[in-house]
Amino acid sequence: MQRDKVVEIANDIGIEIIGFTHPGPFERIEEQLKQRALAERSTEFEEKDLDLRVDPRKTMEGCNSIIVIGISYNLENKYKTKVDIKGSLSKSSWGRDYHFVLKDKMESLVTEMKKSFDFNHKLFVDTGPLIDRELAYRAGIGYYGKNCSIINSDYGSFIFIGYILTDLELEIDDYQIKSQCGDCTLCLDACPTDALESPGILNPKICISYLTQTKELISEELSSRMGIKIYGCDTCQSVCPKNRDIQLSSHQEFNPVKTGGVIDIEELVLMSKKQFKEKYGDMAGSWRGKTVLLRNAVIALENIGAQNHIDLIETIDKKNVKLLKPYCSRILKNMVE
Ligand code: B12
Ligand code: SF4
Ligand code: SF4
Repeated sequence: MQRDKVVEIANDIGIEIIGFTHPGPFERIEEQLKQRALAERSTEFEEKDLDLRVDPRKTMEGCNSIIVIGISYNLENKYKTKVDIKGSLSKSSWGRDYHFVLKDKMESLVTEMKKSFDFNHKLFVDTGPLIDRELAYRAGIGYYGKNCSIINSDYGSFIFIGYILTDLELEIDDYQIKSQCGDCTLCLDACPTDALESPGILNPKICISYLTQTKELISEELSSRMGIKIYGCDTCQSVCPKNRDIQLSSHQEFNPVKTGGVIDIEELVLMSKKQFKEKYGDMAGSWRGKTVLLRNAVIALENIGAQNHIDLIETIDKKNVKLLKPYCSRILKNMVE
């Protein structure tokens, strides 16, 4: 059977989680997406055309099935480094940029498959038009946790999702796994900004992951809750019991070899664009550029006690960058008062 062959090839090339779904529209969440857009809760990182988001055949006309993959990035940090003034990176930005890792895996899968079958395809990770989590849910890869993440029974929620639209008629997994959260509310209780308003309902605009990526102005009320997070936020997954006693990732490329999982704030402030590219160029969290990370570093310095780092804040202020000015000015003004 074609499908079994695909699973066999995928496992051989290190894709541990795989499922198959049909190309029908996401009727279940169409209305939800519309309401979200009306409430101005869509982020600047999403496809704006809602029709495109909910209908796979608008992306690939002849699509007959969708292969969905999951790759765990849950590694223990064996590269912890001692840094004087540190900011934190979410696990999703520890090693090599996952967009490349998953694309490489899916391209290898397609190359191998093409030795056995003739077909057309389109593949995506994260930046595609469709809703990756809904595809994963529909393909039986995992269930929605109350923290919105897709949780796989063997690997937990620290998994990235990718998908291949194809005109092959592969047998699909027409089942969805029911939520296994039960009475647990640990993620909702732990969220620093209360972005998780209720089970599975997130206000993305106040999620720290969003705040570390947006170029919009962040209020003092929100920035004071960002702690030392320089890119992403893992809180609602770190507290999750479904991420305990599970299989860890075998993908060593997600190890934080270069960074140790942290940002050296002093180094970040002083490094040139070229040095930044050399050190952080292939990490997922650098996609918004150095200035956004520097803005988050200013916020981190404020949260750990600006009075001890006034020289660094003044150095950043002197760079005269529009995105950084409001934060530096606020801190320096508060210091004088
Ligand atoms: C925009 C975006 C964000 C935004 C908004 C997130 C969000 N929840 O919408 C921000 C910047 C905040 C963000 C943060 C993160 N993201 Co993001 N993000 C995306 C992106 C590009 C689009 C997501 C989207 O369309 N959201 C809009 C709607 C559809 O989501 P929603 O409002 O939450 O609605 C859902 C729920 O209501 C749910 N639902 C429906 N019925 C039910 C029923 C029950 C019982 C429950 C519980 C839920 C539920 O279904 C809806 C549809 O999925 C996707 C990639 C992609 N193209 O899909 C990655 C993606 C979702 N992100 C991902 C990751 C890893 C993260 C972070 C963990 C990164 C980090 N460490 O900082 C955090 C997690 C935050 C969180 N708790 O969700 C992964 C998720 C992998 C996984 N295992 O689930 C994705 C799939 C990227 C990828 N390809 O791997 N992200
Ligand atoms: S990623 Fe952080 S801020 Fe966003 S919902 Fe989870 S805990 Fe809350
Ligand atoms: S912390 Fe609890 S409620 Fe939240 S996703 Fe994990 S199991 Fe579900």
